Parts: sequence; structure tokens; C-alpha cells
Amino acid sequence: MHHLLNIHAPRLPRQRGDDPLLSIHPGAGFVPSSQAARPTTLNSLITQDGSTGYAAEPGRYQLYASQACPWAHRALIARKVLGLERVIGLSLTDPIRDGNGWRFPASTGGADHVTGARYLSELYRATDPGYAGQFTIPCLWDTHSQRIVTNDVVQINVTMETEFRGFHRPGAPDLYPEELRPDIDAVSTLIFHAVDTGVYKAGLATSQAAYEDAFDTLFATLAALEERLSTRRYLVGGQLTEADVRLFPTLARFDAVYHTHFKCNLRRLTDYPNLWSYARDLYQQPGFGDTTDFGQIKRHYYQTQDWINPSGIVPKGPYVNWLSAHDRNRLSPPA
Ligand SMILES: N[C@@H](CCC(=O)N[C@@H](CS)C(=O)NCC(=O)O)C(=O)O
Repeated sequence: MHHLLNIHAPRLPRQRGDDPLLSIHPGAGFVPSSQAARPTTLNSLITQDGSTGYAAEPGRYQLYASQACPWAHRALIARKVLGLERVIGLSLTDPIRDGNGWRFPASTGGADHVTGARYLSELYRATDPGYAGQFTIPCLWDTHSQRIVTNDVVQINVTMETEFRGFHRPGAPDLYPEELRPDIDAVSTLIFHAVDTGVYKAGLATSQAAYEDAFDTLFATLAALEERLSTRRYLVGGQLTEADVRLFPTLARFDAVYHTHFKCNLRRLTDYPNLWSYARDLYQQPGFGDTTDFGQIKRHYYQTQDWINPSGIVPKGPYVNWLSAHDRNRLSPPA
């Protein structure tokens, strides 16, 4: 079976050996809420051999993303780390989403330069006039058939990492190496449920119990990650992988948004020595810091989610020096 088919629906990780991180189980009360479930509805596959009708080829696909959205941020990181900027085009939406959903920014005349669309929803309707799902980013648009191929966040990254391998820049890291896939999938799935959607489950909770459940699981998982990163530079193996790409966008938003706006305030990222130096290590590598725009991130959350922040005021802080030195090189395995 094609490996992409196996990763479509993230399941809670199975226990893997005696890995303490994976002994955390989100628990029975930790069923993803409707806000946190993955609203994926389009999931055709782009393949290297073109057997699905969507061949991986340069210049054919356009990535639709926003620098504000953590799911889209993961796709932006992978595209850049792998050097696919000239292979897969990019259209960025405005960080502010209005009642009609994601729109293209005034700086580009309010229209997407590839399709002429003013709203992302137009691309979904062009794909399927009866489309009844959410108009989410990121998604990959096929300029040949004029359709969205996939809006599945996991699949988008794995597709870039595997099916587009022939177009990676020379020396690009293998973010999804065959032998590490079971560990990457297990760690990423835990991070998905407890951290990446955990902050949303806490922040968008409408009951005290749901908030506290998500909060407790989130901080138990961050504590385990802190421990794990005391002896390892990266989450899985001795190298940068997709698991790191999955965690980084949540860490980047943590102190600026989730700590305050989503009430995830047991600790700040900067209170965890290892997680904080790990996050800076990634930020200072190509593909991470250069796809992180704190201004857009803050405007998106504080000005779009008006039921949480009715005044729409965007906080000025915190002041956090992402460029300060880190000592993570000491954990790299010798070459
Ligand atoms: N389709 C994605 C979900 C990505 C997602 O939730 N994106 C958010 C932005 S951060 C979005 O576009 N939401 C639009 C909406 O809910 O209308 C998946 O496979 O999990």
C-alpha cells in the first residue's frame, strides 16, 4: 500500500518500547473536540510516477498558505528546508480572515496572481461546486486541472518530503527517512493531539473541564519533551525530521499567543531551558525563522477570534530574543 494512505488519519500513538514520551496517553477524556478535529476533505495524492493523475512535477502546483496559521506554517517550513521554492509556487493569504474566510492581501491587489481569486473559497468551489466543508489552508492547487488536490496537512508535508524528492535542493535533509518513520509518526501524532491541537482545545474550550483536561495534557507533554530534549538535539534520531517541523510552529506561537490568548499559562516557552534553546536552534536554521512572522501571527489570533478578544487589541509584547545563542550543537552526534 502507498505509505501516504497510512498517515491520513492521525491516531493516538501506540506505545513504543519504553520511550517515556510515548508513555503519555491523552486519555479517555481527551477526544479531539470538533474545533480540533482535522477538517480535511480533499486528499488526492500527488505521486512521483503520476499514477494518481497528479504527477510530481515542477511548476505545476501552487501552495496556498498563511504565515499566521500553524498548519500552513508546517508546509512553508518543509517547502523551504527542502528547497522546493521554484518547484511549488506559493500564494499567501492575508492573516486576517473575515466572514468569507481567507482572502488575498491588499498588497497583491486583493487577488491571487495565479487564479485571480479574491477568496480561498473560490478555489474550493472551482474544485467542487457543491463543496460543503471548511475552506482551510494549507492546500495544494493543480494548475493543470484547476483543482485543489489536497488540503490534508500531514499529506502535504509527506508529499513534499517523498514524492518531490527528485526536485529537492542538493544537500537537502531527508525529513522523513524510511527507517525513522514509525518513530516520527508516533512522536508527531502525540504532539498533534497533545500540543498542536492541545493549545486549541484549551483556548477554544467552552467548559472548565475541557479546558483543564487539555491544559493538563499539554503541560504534561511539554514536560516530557523538555526531558527528551535534554539529551537529544532533535526529537527523533540524531537529525532534523518532520517531527521537528510539526512541533516548531506551536512553540513559535506559544508565548506570543497561546500563553495569553488561549490561557495556556502554566509556564512560558522561555521557562523551559531545553525546549526554548531547541526552538531557537530551529528558528536560526533556514526555513524556520524566515517563515515565522510574529506580527502576522499576533494579528491573526487577536484580531480574528473576537469572542476571545473582543477589543481586537494586539499585545505589544513579549520581548523574546529568538536570535540569542544556544548550545544545542553539543548534542549533535559526531560526524
Ligand atoms: N485541513 C487541515 C486543517 C488546517 C486548518 O485547520 N487550517 C485553519 C487555519 S489555522 C483554517 O484554514 N481554518 C479555516 C476555517 O476553519 O474556516 C487538516 O488537514 O488538518
